[in-house]
Amino acid sequence: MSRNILILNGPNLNLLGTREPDIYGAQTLRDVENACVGLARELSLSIDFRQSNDEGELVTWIQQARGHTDGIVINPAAYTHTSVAILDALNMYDGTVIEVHISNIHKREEFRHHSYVSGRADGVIAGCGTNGYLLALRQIAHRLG
Ligand code: DHK
Repeated sequence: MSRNILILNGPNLNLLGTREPDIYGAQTLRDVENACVGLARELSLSIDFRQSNDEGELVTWIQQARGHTDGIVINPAAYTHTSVAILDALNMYDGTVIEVHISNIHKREEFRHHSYVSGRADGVIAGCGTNGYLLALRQIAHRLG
């Protein structure tokens, strides 16, 4: 088994660290990537960590992951609450999907309570800060055995 994992980040997560740090914390996306790289090494996973502000680009990356990755960790950010296109792309993907939210979306505004992506996700992690990405990698490694 390849143990290749794609980690996808949606809009505005490129500004992590400076963006509403009271909600999203002080770590930058590069910090998160570095932490994921370190843990992936421990878990014998190979990761590809990406961010886009563009819904179509995220859809394309999910389509391209079919057949040669074992799992996707995705923080769709605002597209969580709006994107049928991302859900449709994930529905055509047959590996493990773990949805991550840095904040607890259920404790926030009503419009953040619904996630299209949860209709496909095998697991959902919310409110654990950026540690959620590491929990997601551990869960995928656990499922892969
Ligand atoms: C990130 C965002 O950008 C928001 O639009 C979501 C999510 C929550 C997060 O907690 O990581 O509502």
